[in-house]
Amino acid sequence: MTHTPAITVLACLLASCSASHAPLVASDVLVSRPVPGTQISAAYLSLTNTSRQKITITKITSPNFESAELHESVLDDGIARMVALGELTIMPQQTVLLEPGGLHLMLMRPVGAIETVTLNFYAGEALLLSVDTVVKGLR
Ligand SMILES: [Cu+2]
Repeated sequence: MTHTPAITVLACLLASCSASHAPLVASDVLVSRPVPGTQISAAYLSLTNTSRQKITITKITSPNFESAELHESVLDDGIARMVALGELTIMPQQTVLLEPGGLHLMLMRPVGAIETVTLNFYAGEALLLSVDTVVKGLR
């Protein structure tokens, strides 16, 4: 059995936890300020599935942005572009990195002043994880 109380407690400190045994844990969360002249921010983080079942994230929302999409940067005939992913499956005990040049969250059209951002990860209608983080400049 791989249940680790310390990780669960940490997840609940970082997130406003609705479940006492969060199977999905976020770390190294970074949300950038909008690129100057745009209404687009990116979020990078690590997502770890601490459970023994696969987890499929089907929806990501933020009260601080009108839209949040899961994107993957790909090279298409040598041209970098982004593809929107409908869902993300994380296998048991696997960590998925969302990082520059790979998977990332694209946050569009901020609502009000963006200082602290909340990210909510859902499987269907079930809230898997809620993460609060302070926005950082990339410069
Ligand atoms: Cu993107």
